[in-house]
Amino acid sequence: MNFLKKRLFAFAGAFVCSVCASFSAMFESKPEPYKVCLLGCAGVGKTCFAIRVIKGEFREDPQATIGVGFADIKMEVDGKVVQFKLWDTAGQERYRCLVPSYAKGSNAVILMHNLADPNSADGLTEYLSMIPNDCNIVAVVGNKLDLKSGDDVNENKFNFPYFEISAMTGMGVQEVISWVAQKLVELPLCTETTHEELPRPGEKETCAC
Ligand SMILES: Nc1nc2c(ncn2[C@@H]2O[C@H](COP(=O)(O)OP(=O)(O)O)[C@@H](O)[C@H]2O)c(=O)[nH]1
Ligand SMILES: [Mg+2]
Repeated sequence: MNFLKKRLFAFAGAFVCSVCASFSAMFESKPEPYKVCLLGCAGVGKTCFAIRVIKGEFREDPQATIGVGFADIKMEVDGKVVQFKLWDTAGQERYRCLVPSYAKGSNAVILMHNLADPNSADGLTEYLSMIPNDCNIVAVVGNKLDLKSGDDVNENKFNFPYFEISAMTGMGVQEVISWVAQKLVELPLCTETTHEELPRPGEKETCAC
């Protein structure tokens, strides 16, 4: 009987310790990485953009290869480390009602349209209301610059910084990500200072597919 009691106490002790350890890990003061969310109609190139940022390459048919959930990105801006999760829909944009919950909690939003489609930017209007109220970092990105003819003029219809990029060639992609990282680093409670060598986006992937 005594033997059983001892075993029971030992087991209970081990259980309590492991619960305490999990709780202390949960509440460690590790800063939460920021959330950066890609919004835009299906087919504008959000997944290709995410893959270009994460892997530094172009996948012509990304849906068949990866359904990106989010990827951790770590960059250095002005001697400070900024970490964020880049969120891409895995096709949820086809069901608009799912998008607001996907965009919830975003610290930055990239609104993407297709430069090769003259009406594509109009499709962004419905996404404006899905940007969280406290999210002040918003960029409008026209993708597929490689398909844009020289005569096309795409005016920025929205009152946000505007970039034209090609996920296919990579043109302008780094500028968008650097702008976002710069804005995140300016947010209060951002990051620690470091001088360590950081992997550049595209060199390291931690993708939660
Ligand atoms: N020419 C060109 N095609 C692109 C570019 N980005 C994406 N695409 C193509 O556009 C289609 C839709 O891309 P995808 O990333 O799946 O769009 P999403 O639905 O917004 O995620 C795919 O066939 C891609 O190959 C680009 O910069 N240039
Ligand atoms: Mg996609």
